[in-house]
This record gives sequence, C-alpha cells and structure tokens, in this order.
Amino acid sequence: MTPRQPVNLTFAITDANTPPGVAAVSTTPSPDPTTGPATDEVPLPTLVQADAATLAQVAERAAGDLLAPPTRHRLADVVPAAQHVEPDPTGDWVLPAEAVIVASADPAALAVAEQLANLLRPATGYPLPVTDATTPEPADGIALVLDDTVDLGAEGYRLGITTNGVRVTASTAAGLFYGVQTLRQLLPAAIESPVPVTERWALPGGTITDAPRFPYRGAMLDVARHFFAVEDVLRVVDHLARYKLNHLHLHLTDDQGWRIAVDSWPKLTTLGGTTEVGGGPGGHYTKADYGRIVTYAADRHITVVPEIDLPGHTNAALVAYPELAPDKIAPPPYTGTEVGFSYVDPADERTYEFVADVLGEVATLTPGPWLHVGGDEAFKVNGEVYTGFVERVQRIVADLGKTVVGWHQLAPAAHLDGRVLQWWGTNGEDPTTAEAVRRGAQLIISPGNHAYLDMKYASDTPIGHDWAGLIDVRKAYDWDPGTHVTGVPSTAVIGVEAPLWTESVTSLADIELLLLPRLPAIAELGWSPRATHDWNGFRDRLAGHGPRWETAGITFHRTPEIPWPSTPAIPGQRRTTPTGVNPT
Ligand code: TNX
Repeated sequence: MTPRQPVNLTFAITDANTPPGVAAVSTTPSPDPTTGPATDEVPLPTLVQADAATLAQVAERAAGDLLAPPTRHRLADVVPAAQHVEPDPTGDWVLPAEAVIVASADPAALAVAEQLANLLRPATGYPLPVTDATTPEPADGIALVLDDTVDLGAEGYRLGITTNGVRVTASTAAGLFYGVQTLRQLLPAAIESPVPVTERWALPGGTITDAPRFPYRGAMLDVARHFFAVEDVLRVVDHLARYKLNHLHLHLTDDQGWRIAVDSWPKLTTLGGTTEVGGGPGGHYTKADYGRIVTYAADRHITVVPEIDLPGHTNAALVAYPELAPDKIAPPPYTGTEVGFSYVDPADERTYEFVADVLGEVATLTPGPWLHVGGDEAFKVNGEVYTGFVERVQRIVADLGKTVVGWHQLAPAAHLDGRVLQWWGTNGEDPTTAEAVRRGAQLIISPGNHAYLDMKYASDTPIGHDWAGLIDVRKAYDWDPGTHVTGVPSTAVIGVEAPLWTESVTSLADIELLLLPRLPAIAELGWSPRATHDWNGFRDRLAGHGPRWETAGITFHRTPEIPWPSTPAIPGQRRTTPTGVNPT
C-alpha cells in the first residue's frame, strides 16, 4: 500500500450567501512534515446540497480520494476480492479477433470454455472457437487448464495474463469457472453488451491466485410469498454465479403458497399453489421446472438447497389437506404477511407420513446434499412438542441420505450428525445456538440486520421491510461471519447466506433492486480472506460494476454510498434511475 499523505479537511456549512442546505467542502493535503509546507496544494471545492449525514459522507469520500493509493492496479479490481494479486504491467494483453479458447481435453473443462465463449462472443463479435489439447497453451488466446497437481482446494484457481494471452489453471471445473468470472470482470465493462461494440478488449498483466474463505456461499429466494417464473430464478442464478456464490436456497413453501409439485400429495400445488401475498394467482414448479433450475444452477457450480418449512408456515398445505391441521378443519387461504399462526399437527402420525413423502420426493429431485426443513416462527408449537417434532424430521432427512439444514430455532433439539443451523438473529448473543454448536452443529450465518436483502437500504426505498433495521451497502459489508455469534468459533461456520423474502417483491426488477449492490457485499464476506476486508477499497471496486449492470440491462439500486462512474460503459448508453430501474 502506498504511504498515506496527511491531509487537512475543511468542512463548513457556509454563510448567508449560500442557499439554505448548501455547504462547501474543500480538501487539501496538509504540509508534509518531512519536506515543509506543501507547494502543490490540491483544492477540491465542491458544492453539495445535502443534510448533515450526507455531508459527512461527502467529506469522508473526499478525504478517501486523497488518502487512497493513487492508482490501484486494475488486476485487483475484482469482486469478491482475490486472495493474492501480483500485477505485472509488462504483461498487459489485448484479446485479438482471431483468439482461440483452448481447454484441457475433459468434458467439464470444455463446458467452462464454452461458457466463456458465450460470455465473450456477444459484445466482441469475435468467433472465439473452442478447441481442446492435452497441454493447453494460450498462444495469443485463452487457455483453461485442468491440472490436479494444483493445490488450491476444490474451488481455487490461478489466472495468469501475459503478452502471450491468458491461462486459467485449476484442479476442478468449479475453479476454472471462478477463474472465468474473474477474467470477465477484468475486461472493460462493455463486455456485458448483448450486441457487438467497438472496444479495445484489454486485460491487465499479472497473476491472481485465489480460493474461497468459506465453502458455503449462498443466497435465498422466497418463491412462496410471491411466485417467480423459472426464467426469473435462472437470472438470479446468473447473478450468484457472477459473484462466485455456490448455493441457491429456495424457500418453496409458506402460508401463502406451496410451490413444488409432490406426486403423492397433488393438492399441495393444485390447491395450495394458487395463492400468494396480495391475492395474485401464485403458481408452482412442476418437477421438470424444478429440474431445469437445478441443472442450470449445477452448470454454474451452484447447489440448490430446497426448503420445506415445517411445522409452521404451513397454511397453504392445510388448505390442501385439512387432515394435517390440528383441528382437521381447512383454514381459509392466506394472502397477508403475518407469521406464526399455522402448523401441521405434531400429535398425528399422518403428519410424519406427509413429511416423509414430501421430503422423499424433494430429495429425489435434488442432487445436492442438503434438505432445509425451516423450523422458524412455529409460535404455536412449543417446548418438548417442538423439539420432538424436529428430532423426528431430522431423522427422516438423515434416513433419506441428506444433510439437514434448519433455521436456528432448531437449536434446542437433540444433535444429529452433520446438522446445520442457519442463524438469522440480529444480535450475536445467542447462547442457545452457541450451545447447539458445542454439541456439534455447524452454522450458516445470515444476520437479519446485515444479510437480509428484504430490508430497505434507506427509509425511502420503495419496497422492502425494516424490522431488522435499514441495511445500506456498508451495513451489508461491514461485519465478519467468522466471529459474529458469540461463543461460536469460526471453524463451526461453514459460510454465509443472504436471504430475500418476497412479501413486498413482485417482479424481477424488484428482486434485482434489492439484490444489487448488496449481494456482492455478502459474496465478498463469503469468498475473500478477512485480510482484504476494507470498506473504502470495496466501495471503489464495486463502483465499476454499475456500468456493467447497466450494459447488461440489470436493475440495481444506485445508492449514493458508492462512487459510481459518471460515464456509462458505452458512450450514449441509457442510464438507470437512482432506484436502478432502466427508464423506458
Ligand atoms: C422472518 S427469517 C421470517 C420470514 C419473513 C421474514 C421477513 C425467517 C426464518 N422467517 O418468514 O418472511 O422475517 O423479513
């Protein structure tokens, strides 16, 4: 890091000549104590119209601009931050029109090579043929090398850029895939264009060696409160893949709708799937639909984690099958947003047949190791009745050969080997969860007040909740999953997940508005070594993603916390509004 230059920061609400609410902010380097008074003062007078909090933010930014290392090398401009970056300015390279992508002669490596070609062809307009070789060499192109002697773990990769081209090396296809995501970010933002553009496709020389901090890096989409079409879910998968997330948790069932077809209990979807918050038509995934999501995600090295929420959050199931209700009477369909009122009857054996049937069918459809059984907010099932129910469900999951995941309310139930709790508290003091960890549970960390993507950014965010507080990008970024819950060692933390509940979310644009730019913040917490954690650096790296999303037609929240570039990636390109929506 370049030595920091001392600065004086002048920050004043100005006098009567200035319109109300306007302040002058100026920043100059202070005299260098070693060389005497500064001779090259850099005044940065700026007029801003803002409240005190924003002014403080502006001042901090102005100082940050002067204090920051003058030229951060583009090779380090990656989100999530890479483990180790070694720039070599003599190695800069420009992708030529006749470049070839050559991969190891292995179907998985060739699949990643095709994915890379598909990413680069639209904007470049280059043919970028894919070939294979026993020993792939860049030869003024791109080589993807599967090499099992490379010791970077199951997901690590090395990316080298020289005047001879690009080489990505990894011992797994997942590693190659992550190397490709990094490569994509190192190209100019115009690479996101769906149509050919004129651009110099330059890449910065040097080497990146990279591997994730945590094995579980996820996001959750609630498709129960509002139903989302398969295409929307696939687009969310794309966003996860871009930021090296590797788990998509689907909240498939809740009071307002049951979204996954179960052959042995067909009315779950034909009746229970026809409602959603606000009275819309709802919908559900057929087994083929779900299979499409699972396959599309797997192709991007993302594992689907299906959640069947039990014993609460089950009104839609009770509408379809009143025999599961404690009073055996069908409740009315529910389209509101309250929680905690419904539950399947823990005293009836039929309930456990239902659970075994449903989880059995979902397990068969799901190649990944996890089955999430919810367990949250079952306010009417308490004490030993609750833990007894959970213990039976945990056993059903284990008998299906799957690993049980549940919200941290499962903590008091007896330990079962391998079980994972998803912690969603808003206060890291949670002795019950810490005790479950001492008994062997592992944790996925999703703090409500940092990682919940359904929280508003600011009080004027048009959609979202605020029960866990407002979550701006800094709040989403500035915490550590490894140390967040008191008494839980980082070795018990398998990773981090950002849930998106959809009570107020009704469209893909809504999803993207809440996801971006906070998802990359959570992704960085899951991937990057703690030593790289730095808000100012993150904020500046993230800024470059605005033009990428804009070019790709992705909605995002243009939060004032991030110094978004003032020019678009492609001259004349339409800009997004402050709430990120592309104007029509
Ligand atoms: C709490 S977090 C819930 C959900 C709501 C969410 C809204 C959790 C396990 N349960 O049922 O949708 O708050 O933020």
